[in-house]
Amino acid sequence: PNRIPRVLSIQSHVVHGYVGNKCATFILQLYGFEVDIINSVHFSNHTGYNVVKGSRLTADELRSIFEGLMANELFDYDYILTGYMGSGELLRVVAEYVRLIKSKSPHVKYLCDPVIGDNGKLYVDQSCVDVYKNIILPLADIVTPNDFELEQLIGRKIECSDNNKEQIIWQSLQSLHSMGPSHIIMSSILATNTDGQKSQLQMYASSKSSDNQYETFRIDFPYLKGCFTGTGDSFSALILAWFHREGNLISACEKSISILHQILLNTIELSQSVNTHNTLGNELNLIESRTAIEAAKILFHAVRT
Ligand code: PLP
Ligand code: PXL
Repeated sequence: PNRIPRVLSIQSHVVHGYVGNKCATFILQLYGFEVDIINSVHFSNHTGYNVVKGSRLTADELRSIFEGLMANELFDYDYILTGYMGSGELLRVVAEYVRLIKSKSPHVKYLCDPVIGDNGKLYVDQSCVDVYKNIILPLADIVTPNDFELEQLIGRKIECSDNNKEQIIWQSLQSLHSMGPSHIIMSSILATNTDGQKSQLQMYASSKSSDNQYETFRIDFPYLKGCFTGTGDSFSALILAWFHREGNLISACEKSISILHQILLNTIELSQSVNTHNTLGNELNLIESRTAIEAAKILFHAVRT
């Protein structure tokens, strides 16, 4: 019998709502993964609300958790997944133990969502960026930056016009490959159509094989109006699950993007009905989307480039 795949997930915990580990745990457990959970923060709710209360894990507390797991020989993982960490100090401890876990179990894959910011704004301190670049990326197998995070990691803007867009994006992904990761997924970049309307998002991904061949592709999918939180965190968990099941990045991306789209459609639909009490959060309706998550119907196909 196949052993149940085991994931160590280090991300945010929120008491109410869905970001970080609240997304990843549900999705991965639904797919039958065993998930060990370390919470980088323990907040009342995500930071989009008027008030946020709670606490952050310190580097010493994180080290202590890792020491306990190690002492009991519980580092029996197949995957490590990280999301929002918040400080460079915490990331350094993560790196130390990812290195240790990988040295004992070389098959372990590390999926790093380098949570830095979005739409031109940093939401972690600057020390995080340097630690991602110099210490985390060399250890990461799969990374899922958004366009802003990609710019921060490679240290230059992705400035492109319609006719050189693909070339500029591929050059950016190549720069990131040279910093460590074999698989890169830039989850979304907005494409404006001819009349200047926001209507389309594009995902760009690049995979480097062991014989240094690159496979690059793009998926176009519709932009949905609204302000969502937890999409990136759900996306990275979906990618991990489908990369494990399918063994290749293309179908993992097709399934993950398609599922996320259905989660957002469900979220929009349910927020318009009367039985919702969260007017502020616009929380993802993950539980109500469980059949779509399990069915994993592909709606958007990759185009090789
Ligand atoms: N996939 C879909 C279907 C989306 O609608 C979005 C964002 O709206 C994303 C991916 C990207 O999420 P993030 O930028 O948080 O990684
Ligand atoms: O989805 C990213 C995220 C992670 N962790 C916390 C957040 C958010 C987004 O708002 O507030 C605590």
